[in-house]
Amino acid sequence: MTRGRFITFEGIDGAGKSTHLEWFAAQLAARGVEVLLSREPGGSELAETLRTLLLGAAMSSETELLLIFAARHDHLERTVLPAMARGAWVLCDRFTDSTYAYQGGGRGMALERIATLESWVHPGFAPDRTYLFHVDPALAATRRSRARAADRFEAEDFTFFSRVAEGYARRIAVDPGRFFVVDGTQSVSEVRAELEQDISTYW
Ligand code: Z5A
Repeated sequence: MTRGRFITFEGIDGAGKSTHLEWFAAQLAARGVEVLLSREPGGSELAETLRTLLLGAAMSSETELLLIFAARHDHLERTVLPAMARGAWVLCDRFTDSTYAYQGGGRGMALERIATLESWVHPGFAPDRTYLFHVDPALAATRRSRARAADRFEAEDFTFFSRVAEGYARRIAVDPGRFFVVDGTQSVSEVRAELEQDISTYW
């Protein structure tokens, strides 16, 4: 079976990753690759419904974690894996690294519990490469406040996002070869130059 690639964009909210997603997809498409742009939570009809709940409805951390993996299961089953099976490359805004960073780091949930759900929902499946946009949580907060009204995650405070950033740092330590860390404090064009360089050397 031809297998496409699975590429993820990660970072604390306000790090700037979404600004580059469509542009990045276009760079890959220009190389003749079929690219599917997706996101988590979301990316399938059911998962998008769960996303609305996750971003807006009050719930415990346990319920949040279970809903995230339920959404992920549906997204993988209906969108990601069928696309990859036909050879498409899936470019996804957030995936399981977000769960380790936000639910593990931010919410303080046990990492073993997340690992158990991960090994149930997608055993042996991980992104081929992850672009992690790194900015100081203080700069990210300034960008967020300029952008729009806060959802349930964006309304969290500076210490929450500092813990999320630490959660990402732990993910890099576990699997350094998978990550390309982007300095998100640079200008949009500088970030794109860095990404372009990586696309031409890595892919
Ligand atoms: N979540 C979770 O908890 N657990 C999980 O497992 C998963 C997700 C999968 C989804 O929110 C939320 O779900 C997320 C974590 C949680 N929430 N948080 N926080 P989302 O999808 O709505 O939002 P987001 O993923 O956090 O991304 P975003 O809002 O699209 O933000 P961003 O990608 O980090 O940044 P941006 O939109 O590209 O840029 C933010 C602003 O900065 C914007 O005004 C830009 O114009 C500006 N910007 C961007 N780059 C630059 C540069 N280089 N210079 C200056 N200004 C810039």
